[in-house]
Amino acid sequence: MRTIFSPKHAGHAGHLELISGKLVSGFEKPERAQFIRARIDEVGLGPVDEPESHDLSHACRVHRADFIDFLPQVWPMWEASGRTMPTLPFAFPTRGLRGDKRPEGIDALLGFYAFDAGASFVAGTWEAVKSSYDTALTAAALVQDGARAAFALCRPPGHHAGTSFMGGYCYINNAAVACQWFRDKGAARVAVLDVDYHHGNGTQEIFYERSDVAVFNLHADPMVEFPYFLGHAEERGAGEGEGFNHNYPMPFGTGWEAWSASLEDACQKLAAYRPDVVVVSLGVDTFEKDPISQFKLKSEHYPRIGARIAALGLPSLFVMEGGYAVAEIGVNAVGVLTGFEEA
Ligand code: 6XA
Ligand code: ZN
Repeated sequence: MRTIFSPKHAGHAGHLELISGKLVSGFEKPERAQFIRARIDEVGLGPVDEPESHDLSHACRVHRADFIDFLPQVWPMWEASGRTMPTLPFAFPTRGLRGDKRPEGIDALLGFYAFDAGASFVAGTWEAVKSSYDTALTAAALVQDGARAAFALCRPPGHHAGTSFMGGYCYINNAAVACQWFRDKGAARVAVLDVDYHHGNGTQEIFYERSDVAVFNLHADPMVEFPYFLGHAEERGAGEGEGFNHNYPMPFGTGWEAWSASLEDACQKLAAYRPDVVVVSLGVDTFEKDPISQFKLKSEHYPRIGARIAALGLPSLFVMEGGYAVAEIGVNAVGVLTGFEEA
């Protein structure tokens, strides 16, 4: 399996996040991608190439253009306002406030285009976000051109980014962009299988009213886990999309037995949908030693996830999302891919 990976991800470093009442350096750090990259060579997964540059028109197929236009402006506007520390939004247009009137100042805009304080910018963030987007599209093209599978080693991740919001370490929804790109290239139906520990709220929001992209999301119960508010089992899609959104919320402490039962159900429904391609939002923060998560999967389980996905018999694009147990992230993420290859 070929991997697409950009060294430009490394410029997105030193950003901050709020956790347990403290401002700390981000769990979503460059070492994550570096450990995965190293593991690819260790196991001989296959060649690793840099992405080709794509214009942002593909992003605007799933995101609002004003949101995409804003992302490269963030750092210049922040610097022009006299600040050089990482950005952090702090005021959001929540229920009862106006989310339709675009404000002007950078602090207001950061909140306007975010659902949380978890998408911080430093000087190199936009370049990393763009390279992550390019990575997803370049890997998608490999699958479009006939590869059985490809791995987009994206960083930063994407599944929390919605039509016009960032958050949860995510800026552009790489997996959603790839789904739309497959559709635009002629796929009749595309399925997203999101196995990250957190609900892919952005992906759900983007495709909620569509039947041409079915979304399957396995995650921790949003009643008690980030990103909260969305990701409940009764959210099944709306309008045209009714019945095409599938959520599998699971309690803290969920281990392989219950988790793999959800995966099995999702895979059966996904197969019945008969997509032309499956886009896997590959998070490995379901791991028992993940520092910010509460599931109990072990390293030996990740190849089994890959094998189950392989059994779908579909062209498959793997798009990297979360996973913060840095020492094991390579073994776990690449474990899914070798499990797929060997199945
Ligand atoms: C809350 C934790 C953000 C988790 C982001 C993630 N600050 N999403 O891994 O999949
Ligand atoms: Zn996650």
